[in-house]
Amino acid sequence: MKCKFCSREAYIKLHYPKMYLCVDHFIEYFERKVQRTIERYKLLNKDEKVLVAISGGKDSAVTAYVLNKLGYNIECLHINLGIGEYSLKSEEFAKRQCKLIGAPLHIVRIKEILGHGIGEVRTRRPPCSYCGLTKRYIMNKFAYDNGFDAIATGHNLDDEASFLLNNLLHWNTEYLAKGGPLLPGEGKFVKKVKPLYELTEREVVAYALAVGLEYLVEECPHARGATTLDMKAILNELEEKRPGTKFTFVRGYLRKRKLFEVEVEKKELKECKVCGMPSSGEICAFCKFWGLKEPLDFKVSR
Ligand code: Q46
Ligand code: ZN
Ligand code: ZN
Repeated sequence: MKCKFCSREAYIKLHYPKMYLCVDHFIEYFERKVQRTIERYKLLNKDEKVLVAISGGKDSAVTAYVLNKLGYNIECLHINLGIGEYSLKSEEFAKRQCKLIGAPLHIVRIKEILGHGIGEVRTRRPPCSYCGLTKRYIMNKFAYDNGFDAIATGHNLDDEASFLLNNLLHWNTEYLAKGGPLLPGEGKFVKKVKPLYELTEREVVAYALAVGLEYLVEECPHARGATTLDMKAILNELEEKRPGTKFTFVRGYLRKRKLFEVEVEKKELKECKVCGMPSSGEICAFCKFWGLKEPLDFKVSR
């Protein structure tokens, strides 16, 4: 098959909108779509300092690569979770990716600053629960301490659609109020954006290959991703029969999100007694979990 826009052989067949594209026209299509997502949802502007959370995987690497190419002012942060071989490989990929992109990379190793890696703490909590808490806290505190205006993450259309489907099946209305490509900043919470929000996982993989970005394919050993994988498989089946399903589902959600917002209780936030970051209790969940007596300081000397 030939590309829709030139006489070259097609690199990819897109299902929605249906078209064949050569590698160069696909790259152009992808980057234009990211730019349009940024503009449509007013995610970023070019004066802002953006921190991209790089895991070593494809989505965050593509996010950093495209933002940099589109002229946004980015730096990257990799959080090494201290999960044995998996974290060593993740860090290696993050370094290689940032070298290719030409963006500064900051690395925070939680074993060095907190004494234990994820999965090594004696607790009843499952690793993913305190891992999520730890990553969110470090990302935000690092961005806040260093004056970043935004944190960009690599969530794509498939991630959002499967998140929505799973939370609809369980009627988790609190979570359903919190989706979307933009979480505005408030006080010491730095704004969070998802520039790949309208691109499918398949497109992200094809883009990474097209520009030569290598990434870690291996899953974290603690991943219990069965639910997400089930949701993604169901959505892919539907998409196959009815192209555009994921896109319509996610766009429709954004129009109806306010229905769920009424369910969210506005919690009064105080300042954590240890670190000074926003907290619903006297001590924030992060400082409490890790038993901190002193705040972590991520300020980087420049
Ligand atoms: S939360 Fe869980 Fe992930 Fe953390 S412990 Fe691994 S699987 S890395 S996205
Ligand atoms: Zn072409
Ligand atoms: Zn705290």
